[in-house]
Order: sequence, then C-alpha cells, then structure tokens
Amino acid sequence: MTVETIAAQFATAGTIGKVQAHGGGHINDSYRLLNSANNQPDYLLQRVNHNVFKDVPLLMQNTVLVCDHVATKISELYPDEVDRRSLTIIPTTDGLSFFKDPEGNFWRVLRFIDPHLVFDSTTDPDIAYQGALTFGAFTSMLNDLPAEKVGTVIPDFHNMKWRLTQLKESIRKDAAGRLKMVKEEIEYVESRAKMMLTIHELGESGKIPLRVTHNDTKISNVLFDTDRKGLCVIDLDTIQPGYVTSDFGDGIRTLTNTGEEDDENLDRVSMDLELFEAFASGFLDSTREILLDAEKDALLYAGLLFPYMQAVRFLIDYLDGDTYYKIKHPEHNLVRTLAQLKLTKDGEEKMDKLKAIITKLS
Ligand code: GN1
Ligand code: MG
Repeated sequence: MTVETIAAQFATAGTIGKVQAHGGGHINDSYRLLNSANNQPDYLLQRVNHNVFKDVPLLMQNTVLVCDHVATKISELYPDEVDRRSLTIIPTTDGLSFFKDPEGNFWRVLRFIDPHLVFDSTTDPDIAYQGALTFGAFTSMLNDLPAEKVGTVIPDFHNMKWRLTQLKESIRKDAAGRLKMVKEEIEYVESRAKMMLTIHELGESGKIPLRVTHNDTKISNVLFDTDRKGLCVIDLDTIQPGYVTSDFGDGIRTLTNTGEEDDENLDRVSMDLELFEAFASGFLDSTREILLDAEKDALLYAGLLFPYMQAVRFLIDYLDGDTYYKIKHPEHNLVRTLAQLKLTKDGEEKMDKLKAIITKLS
C-alpha cells in the first residue's frame, strides 16, 4: 500500500495533497500530509514500530485516553488553543484510532501543530525552563487520571531492580565475550546499586505513588511556539504507570549533559548546574502544588538514577552483543556506557549543590 492510500483511510478534513517525510525519529516513521484545501490543517501520519511496541492497540488506547484528558484540561485554560496545546488523534473512517495495513504495520494520524519549533538540545536556560514547565504541566494535568487506567506498554521499563537483575544475567551469559572489557564499570555499577535502588524502594513501599508518566522526556519531545514558549508534549508512546522521578530524571539526563549521550571525549561530559537549576525550576513551577514531599525529595536521586540506569541499559546491550539499540560502530554501546557513567559520577560529585537547588525550589 502506498503512503497516500494509507492516508486515505483516515477521516481528515480538506484534501490531502503532498506527502513529505518528517522528522528524524529512531523508532517510528513519520510523514507530513499537506492539506491543499484552504483553512484546513495539515496532518502527521506515523507508522508505529511494532517490534519495539509489541501491543500497539494498547499503546493507542493509552494515547487516546491521555489526549482526551489533556484536551479537557486545556479547554478550561485556553479554550481557543486546544488544537495547538494538545495532540489530536484523527480516527480512521471506521472510527478506530489506528489502521493496520495488510502487511501488519500499524498507522495513526495526528493533527499537525503549525507553526512550531523543536530543539534537539540546548545550552539556553530559558529553553530548559520552558521545556520542563511544559513536561511538568503535563504531569499536573494527569494528576487526576488514575495510573491503573493506563496499560503497561513496556513492562519494567524504568525498574532499576529489574535492570540490575538483567545485568547479572548478561554478565553470567557473556554472550559476546566482552565481559573482560568492562570489569571496572561493573564494579562501579555494583558499588552504587544500593543508592540507585532508593526510588524503587520508595515506590515499593508506597511512599511515592504511581502516576501516569511520559517516560521519554527529552527536550525534543516538547513543541515550542515561535516565541520560544513551550506549547505541547509529544511522543506519547511510552506513557504508562510510573513515578514522577522518571519524567524529571530523564529530562535532567538528556538536557544537562554538556557532552553527547555517546561522547567519546569524557572531558566534555558533565552535568551543567545552570541547566539543572533551570530544568528543576520549570518542572517544580508546574508541579509544586501536586507533588508529595516524598516525591520532591526523590527528584534529587532521579537526577543521578537516570544517567546510571541508562548506563546499565547500554552496558547490558554491549554484553549481549548489541541486540536492542541501533549502533553506529561495534564499540558504540561501550562508548555510550562510559559517557553515561561519567555523567553519573559528575552528578554524584555535585550532589550537595544539586540538593541545595532542589531544596531551594521545592
Ligand atoms: C530510546 O529512541 P529514543 O531515543 O526515543 C529508548 C529510551 C532511551 C533512549 C536513549 C523505547 O529512546 O528509553 O532512554 O533510547 N526508548 C525505548 O537514547 O527503549
Ligand atoms: Mg521516543
């Protein structure tokens, strides 16, 4: 089936003219559907990767539920801006939220938010603040949607205990014969395990609640207005029950790093305190009212946990022989592991300063 034929399965308004490949996602494929009718919106057509997301109908059920919930909240605050401050899923002509093509691919259509800006990374504290404010507002709007209403799309996704168990298994198997290369890294990981299980234990004991969380809060998952104010959170695929620390922690991990996620030069990798403060400030400004004290206290650990957890995930994939993440060269997962461990260690050294920032802003 052509992309045009697939697009025609959806109840779009106007007339779809040109179809353009859109964005650089690593998991899904996206196309912008340009509307040739006046005053009708463009759309975004996406193929959802069902190798990564095994239960696309569940994922779409979560997406529709969350989009409806957020749209209702936005309509109270910004009645004229619902279309650009929340995502709209366009149903198929049969009224379904996705279309399954004869080859078994899953497709969906969203309303295209135009105009908008996106940032893949930033050194600008204002962008960090706005991005975090937008993620935090999303968390707040979902505060009254009970976690059990959404399904688990990827089990144990941010479960540190399970990731450590997975690591033990990968060490035992040593499938790619690489264990000898990473003895020191494993030692460090094990030495920090107790501290890094803090959030898991707070969750298990009920001190921090399960919420509906986004779980992929990188800055490129926020759309900005042309005046550089945050508009809308996108990429809702990993929405499922989780702790608020996931959305804070992954934001800190990706945003505050002065180097790349896979930087070969570890001197470039560090946690930028100004960006940390800007992100924490934006996030707390939009969640201060709804978070429990225990959740606010846990944010400090989240800033360390997410670089650490990502290091463990890359390390597992390195030991397994690169079966999960796409790699650009054979040592890529090792390089990524080292960079994420460097970020963890840098955060650890700055712990007192990070703590002072969180305490001041809470
Ligand atoms: C994957 O593909 P992307 O960048 O959205 C991964 C995240 C990791 C990230 C590391 C479903 O996300 O959890 O943090 O890579 N997503 C999944 O770059 O595993
Ligand atoms: Mg993603």
